[in-house]
Amino acid sequence: MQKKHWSLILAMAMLLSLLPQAVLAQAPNYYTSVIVSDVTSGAPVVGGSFTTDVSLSIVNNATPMLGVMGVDLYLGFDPAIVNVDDADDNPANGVQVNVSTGFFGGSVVVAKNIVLPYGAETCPGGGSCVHLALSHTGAPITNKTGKIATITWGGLAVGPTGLAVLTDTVLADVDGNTVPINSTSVPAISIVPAGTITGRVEEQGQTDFSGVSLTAYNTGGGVVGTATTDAAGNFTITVPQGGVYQVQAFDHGYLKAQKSSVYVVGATVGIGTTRLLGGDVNGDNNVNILDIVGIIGVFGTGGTISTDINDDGTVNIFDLTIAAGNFTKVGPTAW
Ligand SMILES: [Ca+2]
Ligand SMILES: [Ca+2]
Ligand SMILES: [Ca+2]
Repeated sequence: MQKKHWSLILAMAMLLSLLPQAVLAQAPNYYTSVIVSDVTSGAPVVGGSFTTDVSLSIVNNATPMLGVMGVDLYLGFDPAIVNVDDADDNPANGVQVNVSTGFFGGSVVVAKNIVLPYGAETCPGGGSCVHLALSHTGAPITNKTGKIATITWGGLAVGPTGLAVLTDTVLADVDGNTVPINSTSVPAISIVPAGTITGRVEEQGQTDFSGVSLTAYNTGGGVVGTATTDAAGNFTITVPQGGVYQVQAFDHGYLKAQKSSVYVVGATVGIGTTRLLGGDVNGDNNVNILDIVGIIGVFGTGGTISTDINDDGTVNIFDLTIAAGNFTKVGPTAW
């Protein structure tokens, strides 16, 4: 009885030790993915636009290595919720996306770049999709992750975008065979109502406050909205409603200003006025001797957008006194 028990444990232990090897032996020597990124810029809001990237990835763990020579991609979406911004701005040839050379390189060959349905061509299973067929004339790609396209979407209505890599999507090798796709990754992006952040920026030493860049970041540090000021310094940034954002104001030659924890709970949130302090010539958010030296070095000339702090066309005593007055100050300054 006792002997039988031990032999059973021994047999199980041997089986367990063999298991990982058996799994490894059955695993393919490569791994391929089709990846749609989350929002890379802009905001997924009604009336707004945002971008996503489409990437391919292949990793080979052993030789002979499998190489990708082409892709035939169908990326589905809900046309009631989003549309695709035409990359070539030419309505006569339908709607295109921006093809990227990140994965296939400069020798990429575009066989198909069209949003369906268009003409006689429809999406597999009906509905709407981006159809992208790409190859390239270089060597088969065996170990790489890179972009094949950037898509700019417009938000039409509130709801899930329905982004999905449709099953007809294939990768192909140099012999014209299918390369299996091991995984697809698509974010669940939903269009939400638009919210706005309004405010005003003044600039030390100036009376025309136009051209200040505003950027709203989400809690993950992603850019969700941008704007520039008008002559009075006013701006409006469009962001997704219901989020918490950080807003930064920037202009060349000035320290940044920042407003944190802007909670856009309603349609519009006003964050008031801030005043940018001048003198940061080298843009490191720090007014120090390097900035002073930078101004002195071009004193009496037209300078640059960074050395001509007050944007009056000349680097003179006024630019120098602004910088000297802010000596040792650092940004971002509080809003
Ligand atoms: Ca077009
Ligand atoms: Ca500086
Ligand atoms: Ca000046």
